[in-house]
Amino acid sequence: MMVAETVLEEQVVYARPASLRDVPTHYCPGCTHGVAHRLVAEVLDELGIRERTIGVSPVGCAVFAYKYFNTDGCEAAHGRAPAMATGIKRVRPDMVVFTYQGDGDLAAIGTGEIIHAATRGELFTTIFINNAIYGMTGGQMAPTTLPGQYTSSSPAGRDVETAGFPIRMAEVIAGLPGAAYVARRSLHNVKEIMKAKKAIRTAFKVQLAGLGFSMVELLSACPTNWSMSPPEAMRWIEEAMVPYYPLGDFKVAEGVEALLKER
Ligand SMILES: Cc1ncc(C[n+]2csc(CCOP(=O)(O)OP(=O)(O)O)c2C)c(N)n1
Ligand code: SF4
Repeated sequence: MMVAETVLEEQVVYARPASLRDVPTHYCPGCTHGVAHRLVAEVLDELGIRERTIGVSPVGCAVFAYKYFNTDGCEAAHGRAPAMATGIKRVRPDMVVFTYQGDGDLAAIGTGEIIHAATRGELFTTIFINNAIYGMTGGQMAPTTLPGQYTSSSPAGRDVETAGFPIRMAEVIAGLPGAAYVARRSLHNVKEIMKAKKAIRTAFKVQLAGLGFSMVELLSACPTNWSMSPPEAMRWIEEAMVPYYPLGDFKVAEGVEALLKER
């Protein structure tokens, strides 16, 4: 009997994007900072803008993001990434500039920075990681911590009577005149991750088209400080975070609609 010869063609189905360096990261198992990095890197690759991109890293768990992205990069003081990005983009308008910021960085110490940058319509993109906690410093309450959520600085759960309600930053930024595209997505399952990538792509396209400030908020897991296993953390995002932080596009300014249709 003749044996049919099968020629298997080598097909690459998964590879490291050129916009990520081939180095180990320091993130905990199950942390979705790594997923967010990968999505940004894939978008930079696909848009062909890696060699003219400058990332501004935050203070927080993503403090070493400039070592992980294979782009030019720099490190801002806590919360000050939008000011640094403003300066870089104004001096080098030919470059693509993004900030990568956690919720302690963007929604606490850096609230003023992001609000004024968005209001001015600065032409950079912000990737905002909302993990409902201060990760790097040991899981303290953040402005995004949910009502009743246990943290190392709210051991009885966030009491809204004394600590106030969590801030929905995407909705706040969407209300500012200079913001052209503002979206919230989540990283808790594959379907939502794919949607997050599309939003990140739109945000960078908005910058490339010079339409205004763009921001994508990503609901992200911190299993370490939530004291959960990675699967439990994914479920907690879906069941606890998404109801308080609805997913969607919150600002689609004039001119952005056409970009949404492209994706
Ligand atoms: C001016 C200043 N204040 C406070 C700190 C301490 N600090 C470092 S990281 C951090 C919180 C980071 O939390 P977040 O931005 O949510 O990022 P995550 O670590 O969760 O990714 C704080 C308060 C600092 N480094 N500099
Ligand atoms: S402490 Fe939380 S946010 Fe920081 S790397 Fe670990 S899991 Fe990620």
